[in-house]
Amino acid sequence: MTATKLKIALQKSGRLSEDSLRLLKNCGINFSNGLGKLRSAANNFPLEIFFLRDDDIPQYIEDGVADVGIVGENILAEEKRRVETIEKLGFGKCRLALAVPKAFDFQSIKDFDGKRIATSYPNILREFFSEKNIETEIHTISGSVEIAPGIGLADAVCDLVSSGSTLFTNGLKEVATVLPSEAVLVSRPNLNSDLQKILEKLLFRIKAVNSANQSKYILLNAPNEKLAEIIALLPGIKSPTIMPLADENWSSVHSVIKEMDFWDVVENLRDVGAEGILVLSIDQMIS
Ligand code: PRT
Ligand code: ZN
Repeated sequence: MTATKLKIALQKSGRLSEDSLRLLKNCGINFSNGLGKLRSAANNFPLEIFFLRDDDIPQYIEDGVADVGIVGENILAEEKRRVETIEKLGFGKCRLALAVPKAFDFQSIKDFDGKRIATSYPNILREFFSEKNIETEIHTISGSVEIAPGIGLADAVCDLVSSGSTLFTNGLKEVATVLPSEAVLVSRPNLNSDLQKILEKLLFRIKAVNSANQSKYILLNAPNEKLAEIIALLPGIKSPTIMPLADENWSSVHSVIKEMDFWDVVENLRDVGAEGILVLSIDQMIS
């Protein structure tokens, strides 16, 4: 009998591919992903990997071809397949947004009443406007949505935006967010208990990798008379570790800080007298 494997669907090539592969590698899972490969099996974890177009992933999961997958929330909201979101992954961040030509004197969302809007996300957009009782004419196009106003096909667009440069170079301005999105791990509901166990093992590793990504390990030297002030600036997991230095007036302080607070914390530490500050990345963090 062959051992059960969890089948995971990843985007074959696109904006989510690299981060999805990196996440599995950081979870310590080894597999080969040669160019053009459609599937691969991990050699040290019960996982089989399918490489697919992102739009197809929810359906493959619903149909049972794959058990879990990594896909953008934008695709899930548009397709409404029977899949469950298990975990937000923190990459592939973007927003589905409405944009109009720069010259359009936009005042409020009501300005879209009676307008033609080009999008690849007709279902999300229809729902968005129907909740607001605004009538629009939605034109579904599958690519290069941003050129629609320029060629007279639409008055506005609703498309994914990350840096905003595509809108800018096409003479458009973003005026409203319809849906914020990021990559998520999704699963077919009611996996059997063997598959569920493998998913839990995978999820445990993903959470450890992601909380490590959001944290930094910080080491610094502090004059003892400033220790209380310095400790107050370092929340840490429980509390910072304090060790004496050869110079008895000084201590070494070790702690974990949130990546997003990193610059503020370092500046404040320097201001109160910390020296020799070292900041290190963390590979995994098990809470
Ligand atoms: O071939 P396949 O169907 O698998 O790929 P795809 O071409 O349909 O998708 P891909 O690789 O472009 O995007 C995969 C997923 O990445 C999306 O479903 C989103 O969840 C996420 N994502 C994050 C983005 C963006 N950021 C993004 N900026 N998807 C698309 N874009 C496009 C957007 O459509 C627009 O054309 O990038 C352009 C805007 O980018 P900025 O930086 O100029 O604002
Ligand atoms: Zn796609």
